[in-house]
Amino acid sequence: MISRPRQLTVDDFVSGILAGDRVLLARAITLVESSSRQHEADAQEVIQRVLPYTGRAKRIGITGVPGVGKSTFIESFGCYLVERGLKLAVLTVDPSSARTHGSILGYKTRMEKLCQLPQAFIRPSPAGESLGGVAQRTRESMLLCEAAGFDVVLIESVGVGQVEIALRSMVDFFLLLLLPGAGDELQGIKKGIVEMADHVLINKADGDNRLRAEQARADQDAALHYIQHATPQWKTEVALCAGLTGMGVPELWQRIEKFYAEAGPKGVIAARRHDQDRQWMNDLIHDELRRRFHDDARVRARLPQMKEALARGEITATRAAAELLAVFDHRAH
Ligand SMILES: Nc1nc2c(ncn2[C@@H]2O[C@H](COP(=O)(O)OP(=O)(O)O)[C@@H](O)[C@H]2O)c(=O)[nH]1
Ligand SMILES: [Mg+2]
Repeated sequence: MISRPRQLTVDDFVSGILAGDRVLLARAITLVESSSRQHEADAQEVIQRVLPYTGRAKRIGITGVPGVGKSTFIESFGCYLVERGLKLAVLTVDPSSARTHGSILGYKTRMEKLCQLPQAFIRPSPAGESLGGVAQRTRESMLLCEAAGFDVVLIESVGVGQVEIALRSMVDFFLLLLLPGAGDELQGIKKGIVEMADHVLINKADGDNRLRAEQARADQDAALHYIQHATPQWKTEVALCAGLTGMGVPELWQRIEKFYAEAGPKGVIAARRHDQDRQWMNDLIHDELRRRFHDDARVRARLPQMKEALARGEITATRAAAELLAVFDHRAH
């Protein structure tokens, strides 16, 4: 008789994660990603129980447009960290991956060595429709990775506006990769992204690109003079690197260690994490309130009327909103 694998309990997950068992960690992340109510409840229980063992990892975010070389860079950087005896988890925030499966393909081909190292744990972005949902799962997965003893959690995003903001809100140190010789517009760099970065790397600065990379570095350096840096008491710098050759990787790690050594004791990182947690809680409340409002039968019944009145200029937006909120407020009466 073939015996089916035993259903894992919350206890199994908790003890497995705390023992650094990667198989159980992976299955716990699957639980976090599940949309079943029971899985959700179990996942929350697991996270709550491992919470005292979280928070010890360096939380690093990496962003840049597709093609800038993120995956190649992570392969280099990850192998470097493992050589130094560190354990690394790589996660992504990529709401688009549900459609394209792009990130999964990228991992297999560009992170070949890293994928095989037992000290590295690589998990592509969960599928999900909303950025909020995907971001929440990534955050929770990060906590599980920390409890499993990873020293560094590296979270990658694809470079499109809102995703970067979500990523910035879950990491300590935010790294921006840029291409040499392409204008800011070409790189899809929106105003404000450089302002979020704790470090900027001009990537692919190898070979023929070297001179253009030097120029790009000087340009970005100049631009940084005019903006407020992302972290209080930390100077965002611009450096050259090449993920393909590993150039600039040790220097980046030094920079990150310096960040933790300097910003850590000043309480800057702890304050940032507290702000992030508070923001996260607020976001969850707002999302849920919005959902309840729009799901409410009375609100739904009244909404078309209000929209029409608004379109005919019979009512102000303020009045319409107030009326709908009143309908929502009195739903239980
Ligand atoms: N010359 C050069 N090419 C690179 C470097 N890093 C990545 N590439 C190439 O750029 C392309 C995109 O790289 P990839 O890591 O997939 O970028 P991602 O989309 O940001 O993850 C691939 O063809 C890589 O071989 C680098 O440091 N130097
Ligand atoms: Mg990639």
